[in-house]
Amino acid sequence: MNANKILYVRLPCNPIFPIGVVYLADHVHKLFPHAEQRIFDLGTIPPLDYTSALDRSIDEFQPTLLVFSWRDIQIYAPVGGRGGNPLQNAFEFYYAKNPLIKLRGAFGGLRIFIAYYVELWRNLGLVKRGLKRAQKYQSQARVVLGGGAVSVFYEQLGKSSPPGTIISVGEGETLLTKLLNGEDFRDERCYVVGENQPRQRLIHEQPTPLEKTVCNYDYIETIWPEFNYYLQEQDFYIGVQTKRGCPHNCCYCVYTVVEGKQVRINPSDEVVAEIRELYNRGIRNFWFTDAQFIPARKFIDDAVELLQKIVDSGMSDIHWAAYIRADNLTPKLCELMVKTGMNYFEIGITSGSQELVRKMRMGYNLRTVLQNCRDLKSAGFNDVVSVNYSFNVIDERPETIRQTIAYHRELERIFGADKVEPAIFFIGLQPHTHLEEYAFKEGILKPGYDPMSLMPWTAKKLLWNPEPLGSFFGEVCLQAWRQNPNDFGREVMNILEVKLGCADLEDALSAPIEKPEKQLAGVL
Ligand code: B12
Ligand code: SF4
Repeated sequence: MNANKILYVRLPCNPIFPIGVVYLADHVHKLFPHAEQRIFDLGTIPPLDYTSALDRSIDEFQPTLLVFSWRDIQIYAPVGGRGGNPLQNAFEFYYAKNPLIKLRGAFGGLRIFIAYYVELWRNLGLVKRGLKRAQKYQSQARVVLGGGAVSVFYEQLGKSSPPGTIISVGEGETLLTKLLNGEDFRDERCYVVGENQPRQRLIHEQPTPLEKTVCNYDYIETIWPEFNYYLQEQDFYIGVQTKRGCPHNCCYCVYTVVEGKQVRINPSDEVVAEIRELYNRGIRNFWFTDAQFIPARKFIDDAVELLQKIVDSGMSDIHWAAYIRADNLTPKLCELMVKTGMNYFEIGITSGSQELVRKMRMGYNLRTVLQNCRDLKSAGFNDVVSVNYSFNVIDERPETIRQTIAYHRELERIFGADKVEPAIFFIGLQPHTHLEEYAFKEGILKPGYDPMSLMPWTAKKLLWNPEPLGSFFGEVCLQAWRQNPNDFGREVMNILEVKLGCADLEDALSAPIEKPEKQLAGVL
């Protein structure tokens, strides 16, 4: 058997640092220092050159193992996507009363629909092409397919991947270790196309714990000719992972399933050393790619330890961003966050109504979030906070919308209206979530539906905005795009306030006892 030659191919993606493949290559190098490796990132290649660049890379390297990493597939977001603004197009098509706008939505939607399927087929085509070409040089060459998109859609992607492809869910370090050791790997979170079906609840299996050590960027540089691409632009936020896992159960979220409920903290010295490696290469912006930077109160001390070590390291001109559960802050932590240069964070409170927050199983107290935000402001935080709202997830009513407005206005009073950006998401329903169970129970979706389908009748359900309020939100969003497309989120909040008014903050913060028939918890 030939020596291992591993080619990591990051499939096309908006330029975002491919931290997943970097960590995999680093891990493999530490265990198998003699394995030859190469990283090839299609995120840095113009679309017309994808196939020729892939061919060239395979011809030169002649890999025995192709590690394809696929980051994202889903496209609904309140931002310009790859083919325009998918949310706007969908809403124009579904909700516009004016036939011309509806038609525009239909055309825009069609464009996105085509782009979406072209992208799917193209990526799967690249996997097939890569394998075939590699087998010209190494007849035993194999493909492993993993990454964020594969973790979410592993059941569907297997149907169109070449036989023999190993489809992997979640982190890939132990799978690759077993594969390279020639051990049986089938007990890892994976299955082999054409050999076996994914096990029931495969995604719910816990990942194998792993001690993360500092990523050796001196080595990464030697196997990744385009590494510099990400160092040139000053506004890139380079990923650094400080932990894995999230213990919560938020009804719409699959992160907690993909990464597992057990939180595994990367040793702070290793994290700081990794930041240092990048810092020495000129990087000043970092994204802590954890599902949540502070997943629960018991991890506050770990966050404090890490940030204190960053302060002690003297890297005083860095900035960082992360997803933050703002219920888990203390004044000390706030002070350190500001001191270490946190200049952007996202809080996914989803709703400003405590009642709905509880019904969505999000497990936090909105009053505590407000108090912690005040502490953060007092500590000197003066940058942007993005607040993610997803209306109409479950049991939304005019009264709960008014509460969300009240909550949002209070956040504006704390940070300044110009500093609080409301990001209006509609939950793209994802498989393996409690919300999916709820959709089955309510008869909105039937088991066996295709979560990757963009057919208008399925997409309308997956783009979670059910009636009776669905059309109302549809019209509000359309009005916001018409009136102020460049400040969509704020405009939505203003329109909702004009239409429905604003509750007393106290109402938003107190949750009455839930009616059992409406509790999401009741479905499981
Ligand atoms: C942090 C994050 C972000 C940050 C990234 C910041 C940054 N500069 O890096 C921000 C907020 C910018 C972001 C944006 C988006 N994100 Co995001 N993001 C995440 C998150 C939470 C972590 C990703 C990460 O870097 N993890 C750390 C690294 C080390 O892990 P990794 O890359 O997943 O790699 C590991 C494994 O996947 C595996 N692996 C990877 N490749 C391979 C290959 C093989 C063969 C094997 C075996 C294993 C393997 O091993 C790696 C090491 O353990 C994930 C959810 C999650 N918890 O995983 C979503 C996630 C990746 N994002 C997702 C999406 C959709 C997006 C957006 C497109 C959202 C939108 N509609 O705008 C954007 C666009 C990004 C872009 N390309 O432009 C989806 C992708 C799947 C999907 N639904 O399509 C995810 C999975 C969330 C979800 N469940 O929906 N995101
Ligand atoms: S806290 Fe965040 S990452 Fe964890 S389950 Fe909830 S939404 Fe998902």
